[in-house]
Amino acid sequence: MFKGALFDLDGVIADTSSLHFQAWQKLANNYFAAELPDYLEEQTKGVSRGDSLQIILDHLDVGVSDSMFQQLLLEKNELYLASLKNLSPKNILPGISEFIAELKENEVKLALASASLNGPAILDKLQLTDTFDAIADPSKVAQGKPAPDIFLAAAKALDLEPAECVGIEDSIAGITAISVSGALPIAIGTNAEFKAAFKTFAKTAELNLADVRAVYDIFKKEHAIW
Ligand code: B16
Ligand code: MG
Repeated sequence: MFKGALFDLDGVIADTSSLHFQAWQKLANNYFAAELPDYLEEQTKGVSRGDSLQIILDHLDVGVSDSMFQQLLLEKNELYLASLKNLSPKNILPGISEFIAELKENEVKLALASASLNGPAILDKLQLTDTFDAIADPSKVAQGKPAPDIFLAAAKALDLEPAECVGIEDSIAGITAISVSGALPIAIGTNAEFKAAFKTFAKTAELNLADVRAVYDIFKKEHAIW
């Protein structure tokens, strides 16, 4: 049995993922009179605020000064926070509360491994702060997803080896990060690009301990973890 579960936030615990892209859309519209193509949503999922802005500016083929870059980050966050005004436990994705309860019954430790600097505030609004044993701080890691740093920090905060943990993610960058960290990568969604995922559930509602436990047993044998 695995000992730790390292959770992504946006798109795994909460239905906040599309709100990030809606905020980027508004920003691109306000500042550059531009419409962002849908594929940029996938490319910015799980990616830090700054790296996401760079991806968007590269797409628009515009360069901005450092102070303008900071201004754009600030405004994107204001737009995003405005969309979270009514966030409540109702925004927890289907099946997540039940899955967390199963993990707790089996004494699995929980850590948050989100790229979001808003993670602690969002967990509070979802009334999940006390449910988590640790929250890895994305401002303290050297590199964002797809680098493994936030998952390594989350496992360390639980005092566990990454190989003793499963990681749950809805983004390609995040699945790569889990895979490189040495934890078992579990993807949520239907993206055909989830190549590094060890197991994919189409929706959070399908997550369940029996299946995750079964794939962890296979993962353990393949990786010779005893
Ligand atoms: P913030 P996750 C990620 O959260 C989002 O998927 C991504 O769209 C966002 O840019 C990033 O957090 C940073 O968020 O601007 O709130 O600091 O999926 O890793 O939980
Ligand atoms: Mg996510």
